[in-house]
Amino acid sequence: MIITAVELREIRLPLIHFFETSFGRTTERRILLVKVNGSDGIAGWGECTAGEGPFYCDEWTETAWSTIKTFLAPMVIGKEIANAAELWDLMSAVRGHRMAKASLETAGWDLEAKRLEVPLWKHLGGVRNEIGSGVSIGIQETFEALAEKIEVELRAGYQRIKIKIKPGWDLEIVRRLREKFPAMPLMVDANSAYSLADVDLFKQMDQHRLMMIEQPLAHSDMFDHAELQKQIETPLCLDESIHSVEDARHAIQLGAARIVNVKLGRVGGHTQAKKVEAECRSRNVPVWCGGMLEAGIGRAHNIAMATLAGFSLPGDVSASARYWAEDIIEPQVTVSANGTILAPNKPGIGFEVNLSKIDKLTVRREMIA
Ligand code: OSB
Ligand code: MG
Repeated sequence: MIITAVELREIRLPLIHFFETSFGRTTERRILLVKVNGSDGIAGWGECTAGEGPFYCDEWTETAWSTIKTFLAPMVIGKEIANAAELWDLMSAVRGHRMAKASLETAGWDLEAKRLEVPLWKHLGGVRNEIGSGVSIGIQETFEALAEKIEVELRAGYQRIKIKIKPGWDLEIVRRLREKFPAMPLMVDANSAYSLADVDLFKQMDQHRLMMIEQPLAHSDMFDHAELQKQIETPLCLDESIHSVEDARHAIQLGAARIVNVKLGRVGGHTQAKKVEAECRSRNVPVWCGGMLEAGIGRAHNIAMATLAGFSLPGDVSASARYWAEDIIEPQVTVSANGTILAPNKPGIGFEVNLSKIDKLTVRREMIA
């Protein structure tokens, strides 16, 4: 396959409800979409998961745009590519910028699956056409607002609830939630808001039967997470710290993670995600699919990835309607009463990209050929 051109678009998409984490509040997404045009007239789509600022990691919408335009797109355009897994190697001279790479790489996988006329999830090696779905609920103004949101999601069927925590919105919130919802599958995500000095707080979390604690300590750390894990019972799950299959192996070997959150953008696309999944599976470490407030294209790629065998826990990929008045794909992503999402049987990502909707949302567009 030959990629003849790469089209970049930035769309603005307001969230139905603000999403707040320990690193900040998002009300409107600035999403970079990547379309790769194949020489045979078929196109593939990817979505960049970089945020509006360098707060989750060091990438953001602008760095992704300029890195793709200046370096990554020229590395892949016009090359004879035997398969999508080669895209990563073509971009190897660029260090970091995994979210930028992933948006181009995942578009290449969609293109390849469409050329082969197979669903992407099957092309990736997925083993199930239905994935378990959970929700990630941001920090709210009040405990009551949080409890109300949880009730709605449990009634909808979601398989587990994740809440965001930060200093001042942590132990007491968890304690009250446990009182109100004694049996719900619950976990917390700190997005690196704590340090080892907070070990007592995490020891107290042990009383509340959490499925796991996600990324309590520094975004770049593994050593202190291993120290913390030695002192608490609740499994630690790493998100921000895992950028590669090597990171996953190191985290497991150190004892810094008993569970791994896999995000396509953070690891650099489907080929790298498959490696992380295989490494964790070989070491009996469960993985699940994280989310980055994706619109439909990113959501569709997440669904495909989560059909791989190692994704044994419900992830953060949930229904379009939880985020958007109208998503950019057709049909919208929906969740069954059992809290599952079906992987589509159409070729590629398996959802139609709603171009007229995207055109209306586009604030800039550039063709690189
Ligand atoms: O840490 O998992 C995270 C959203 C933005 C940045 C980081 C994270 C998240 C989420 C939301 O938790 C997951 C989703 O519903 O897309
Ligand atoms: Mg997280």
